[in-house]
Amino acid sequence: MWWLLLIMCLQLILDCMQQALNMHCAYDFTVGWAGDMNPSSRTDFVSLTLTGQGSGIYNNSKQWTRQSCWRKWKLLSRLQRNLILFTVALMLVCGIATNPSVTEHFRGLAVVAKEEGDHALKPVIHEVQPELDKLNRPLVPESPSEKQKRAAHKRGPPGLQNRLQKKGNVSDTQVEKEEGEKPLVNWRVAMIDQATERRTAKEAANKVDVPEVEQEGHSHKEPEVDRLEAVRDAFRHAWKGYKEFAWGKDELRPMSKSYGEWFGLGLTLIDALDTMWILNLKKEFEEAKTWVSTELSFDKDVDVNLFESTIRILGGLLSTYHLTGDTLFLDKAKDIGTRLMPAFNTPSKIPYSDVNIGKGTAHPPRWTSDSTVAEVTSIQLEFRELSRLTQDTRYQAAVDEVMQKVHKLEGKQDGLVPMFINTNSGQFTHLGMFTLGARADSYYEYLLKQWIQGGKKETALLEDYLQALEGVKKNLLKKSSPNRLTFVGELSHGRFSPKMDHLVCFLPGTLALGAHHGLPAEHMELAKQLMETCYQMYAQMETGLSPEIVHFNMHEGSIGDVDVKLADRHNLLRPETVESLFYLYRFTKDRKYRDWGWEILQNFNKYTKVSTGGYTSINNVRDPEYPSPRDKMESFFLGETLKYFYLLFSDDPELLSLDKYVFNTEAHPLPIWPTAQ
Ligand code: DMJ
Repeated sequence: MWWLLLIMCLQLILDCMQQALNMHCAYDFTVGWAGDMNPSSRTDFVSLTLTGQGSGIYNNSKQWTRQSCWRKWKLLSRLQRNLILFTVALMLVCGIATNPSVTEHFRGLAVVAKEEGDHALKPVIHEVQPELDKLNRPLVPESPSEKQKRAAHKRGPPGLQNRLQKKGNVSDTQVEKEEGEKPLVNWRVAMIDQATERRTAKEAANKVDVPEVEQEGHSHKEPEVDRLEAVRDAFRHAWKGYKEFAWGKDELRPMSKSYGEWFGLGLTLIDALDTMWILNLKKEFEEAKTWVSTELSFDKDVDVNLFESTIRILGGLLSTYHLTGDTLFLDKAKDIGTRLMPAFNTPSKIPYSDVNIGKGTAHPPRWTSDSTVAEVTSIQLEFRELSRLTQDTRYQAAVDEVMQKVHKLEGKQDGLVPMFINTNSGQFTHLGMFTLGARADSYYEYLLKQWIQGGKKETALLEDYLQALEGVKKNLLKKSSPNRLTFVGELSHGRFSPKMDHLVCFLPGTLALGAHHGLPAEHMELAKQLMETCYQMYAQMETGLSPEIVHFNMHEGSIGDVDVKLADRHNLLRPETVESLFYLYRFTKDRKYRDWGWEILQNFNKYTKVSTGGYTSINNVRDPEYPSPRDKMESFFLGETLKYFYLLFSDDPELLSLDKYVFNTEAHPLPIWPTAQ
């Protein structure tokens, strides 16, 4: 098309020139394609011969040429001159336009303009996709360079892409760096959306006193978010999954829509009984009760862990009996309590960790004859209560003996106990290691709670508790940098480690409970400080959920207070922080504790809720894009976590008054014994 136009223009110019030059110029113009005439000599050319003024004499003088051309130009009409100028300009433009590099440049600009116009949603270059197999993998493996090319085309902020590639293999510093990088333009909207979402969540969390909102000329107060109903919803959702995929089994596996067995005793169902009663979920409670009365049997050849089955099953049945008055639960409690008693048949009377409740035999774990200190000293509330209810003293006698022995043992440091005790010798083992986390935690909790349960008469328990707190202050309590958060670390053969388990977050609640029951006011001050720390363990994580273990920074100039190792980034839906928030709110009425709890509940909903029912533990609280579900809903999520949320948000101080009830370490409320006893 362009070429046709060009030829026409040239023709026109030549016509004009012929006219203009007339006698002055002669031309021989041949459009050569002589093929027809002479097949042997094909000539694809245009020849233009301009000769001198009829004389045939060639004058090579430049000046002559310039002058004569100028004269000739002047002789042309205006129309002719304009036509020539137009044609030259046109040829210039055509020449530029057909240059390949220039074409590419302009095409690129056009693409960018189009992308921006479409919000960059449509890819411009359609790649040829490799054929995929059934698992969506390319049938032909891609070369590294192809992979690189595809990665370059992959949409998403650089940080996200890198995180996905390096998942499970990044340090905190790397994550922070990536987060500092500039996101690609087309992701900005999504990122802002997330930020707005987070802000909205924060606003919702503070929605207790909602400002008046003007709408279409009407002023109205937005309804307060019903936090109690939100907890009931969460419970119903968890229960839906359990009922559908794990009914009567120990634990729901919500991702695979299946279940896991530990003891084979309907652990989640029993752990959740009193929660349903407290949350007034009558229908759910009734169907669970029917299962207990018709299906639950402890006459089974199965090994159970003494501590876990005591706090979850015995504790759950006893508290449900107290709340409902239904003797079905007391009978079941007596049955399991009796079946657990063989655990105390040891040379030292320090119980074994495991019991076969069908055979009536007990044993320590396969690899040791040790038991865990927290386990043998956190079964007392339940067995003591069982004795009180049944008037059978054997239960209480067995657990009291354990406490008396531990009270006298060597190997403590300022009231702090080691983590293991030998069932043969009755002595502590692995001396020199002290923690308020795993394997020792509830020893301290039960010292105080037994003292409260028994009417504050058993002074040895109180002494051990007070002494242990001094030991904590002296050996384990430190401040982090830069924000001076108070935390409880660990001691290993005189060496301090700034490591703190999430489990330690029971401590603010226990300290507050002690202060409420008349112990020094400074316990409450420490409780408040530790409560702030436990909240920060959630707030400083990208998901707003705490990891299992944190390490606090103590060096001046640290950037953040909390560091989390790769192996410690999981969250098991544990209750300790929510538990402590409940105590702190009950005793101080400071609404910030409720707001913190509300934030945590929302983050559980955001990152652990499984759409088909249930909640799941997660592997990585630092990755909100992919927290990596573990496919397990622990029974304590229903037994403890959701119950403490509900009690935290309830305005009724008489709902399980802390002057009448003491909660076991699995959140099952047991009555404080009347003083007459
Ligand atoms: C529960 O079984 C109990 O709270 C126990 O004391 C510690 N571990 C879990 C919850 O985290």
